[in-house]
Amino acid sequence: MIYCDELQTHAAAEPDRKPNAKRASERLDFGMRIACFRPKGPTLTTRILIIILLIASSGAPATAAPPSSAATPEVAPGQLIVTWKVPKTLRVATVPTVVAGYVTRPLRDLDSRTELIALHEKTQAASWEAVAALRADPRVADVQPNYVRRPMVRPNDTHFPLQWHIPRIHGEQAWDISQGSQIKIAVIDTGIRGSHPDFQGQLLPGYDFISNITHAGDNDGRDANPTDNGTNSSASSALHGTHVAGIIAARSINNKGIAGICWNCKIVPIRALGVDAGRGVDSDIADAIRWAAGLNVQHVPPNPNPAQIINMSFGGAGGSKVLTDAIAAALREGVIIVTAAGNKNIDASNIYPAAVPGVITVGATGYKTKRAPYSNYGQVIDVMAPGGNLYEKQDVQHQGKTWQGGIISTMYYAQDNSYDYHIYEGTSQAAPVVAGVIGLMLSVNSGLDSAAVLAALKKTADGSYQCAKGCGAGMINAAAALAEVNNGTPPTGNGLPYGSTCSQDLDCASRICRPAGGSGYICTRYCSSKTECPSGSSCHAGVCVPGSGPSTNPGSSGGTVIQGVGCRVGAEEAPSGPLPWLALALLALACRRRRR
Ligand SMILES: [Ca+2]
Ligand SMILES: [Ca+2]
Repeated sequence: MIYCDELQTHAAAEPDRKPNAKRASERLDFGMRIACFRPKGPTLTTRILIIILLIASSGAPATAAPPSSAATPEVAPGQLIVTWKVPKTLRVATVPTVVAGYVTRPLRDLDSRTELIALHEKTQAASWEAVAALRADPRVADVQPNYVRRPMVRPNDTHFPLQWHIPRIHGEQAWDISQGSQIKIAVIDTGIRGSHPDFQGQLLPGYDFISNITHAGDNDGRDANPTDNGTNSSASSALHGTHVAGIIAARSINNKGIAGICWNCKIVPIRALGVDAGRGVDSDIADAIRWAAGLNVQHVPPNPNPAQIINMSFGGAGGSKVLTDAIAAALREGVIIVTAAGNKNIDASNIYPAAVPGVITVGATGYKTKRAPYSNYGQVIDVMAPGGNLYEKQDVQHQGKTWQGGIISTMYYAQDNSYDYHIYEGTSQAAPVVAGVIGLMLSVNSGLDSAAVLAALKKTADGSYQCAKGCGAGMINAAAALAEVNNGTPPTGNGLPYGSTCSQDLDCASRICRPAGGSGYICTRYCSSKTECPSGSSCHAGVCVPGSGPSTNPGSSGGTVIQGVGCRVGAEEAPSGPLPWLALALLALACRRRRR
């Protein structure tokens, strides 16, 4: 059952060509270029063409037709389809017995003008070279390789038709390139209900970092059990982490529920936000970040599965040294960190961890609106991803009903101890969409670092989603991002030395571009003490900065961090105090009453 209601969509996927066919680097030569399979000798024209082709083939092979990217189509090796300008009954022309140096033979007629032919050499490279040669034949109206079509990966999960955010980011085409491979993604959140059927086989051991027993709601402090003890009421944890984790890696193709974006990735569930409306504090969150990255945390056993990606779908005003330092330490370990921009429709430059340098910050798009009305914006936004809008209705019916244009994911219902699915909206939902896509990107190219991943996401983003207030590079395109990094040559960057002015990590030889303390951004390097920095520099928040560094940490105010969003039916802004939380609780009850 899904509640929080209404409408739904999804266009059926059509078969598409399988991308990523590799062009053979060499053409095999079997020494039969003149010997012919055809009983009839070649015509005079053909003889001339043979000579021309043989001359041409004596040098470099014909120009390769297919692009050399992941979008390269797959073709049947050594097969061509030739369409003649004149019907068979009227023409004397035949396919030359040798094309581009390859012996040919006819297979069958497809219609009066079109025939399928085979090359003796059955390679994709030969197909493309022969196509290039025949395109120059004035008698030929059209020639193509025999393209291979495969069904696109389309999960059979029951509620997949409600997962409009997948096609919106071209997720099915991305799955045609990769469906993920064991990338470890830590979800630092309210914990998880790991017994959900769509989490079976998807989780690695996690940890509960909530020190305060009251906020933990589990009658104990820190321990190895990351189970969320909240309910799906917004006054509780709203089972926020369960929802977020499902977006990333819910089990797929199991005829059940939903499909996570990277269902072959693994979730490391880490609990740092409590049952009291998802409240968490920096002291717990910072330890959770370090543990996720495989760093030591006092009195906590080492994480046996350090994550390559961390998702943090929460935030609040007030930067802090402990949070910034923990993030810097995780970045230094090579972890890619994704954060939600926040849901207050304000500039995110003072929302943390969204504004911490080095993280990938995600704003939300609605179902129909480009920037969701609640989504934070501003210079710190890197990219946008679907977070949905509960005010908008999905266009296509599902199970005879209409559904809200939010993001559907895994949910637990404490009132009847059941596992189901629920539609939420928020940047909390947009960030895990990006985290899942990064999981796919790392699956096809494990050598990517955060700078390369972000550069690829930005380069391939749909710029029509950019906005005047700041929506980063626009909406991510999962398929294009995977294609961008799938050719083995991820962005190399500009290699600027320490101290150079920069605008992104990729600019720097160190791959670290950070605020220089009131004078823009510079290329810098990681440090743990001043002695590791160049003369005249100091070590601040894990990186070297000129001079003595900022006198205070950015927005150094306390440490309470409040997670974003829930089942918001009426509010334009996320809660910021007791009254909004109370309002949310009432809204949540309203949602429950509408449960179907
Ligand atoms: Ca506990
Ligand atoms: Ca499923």
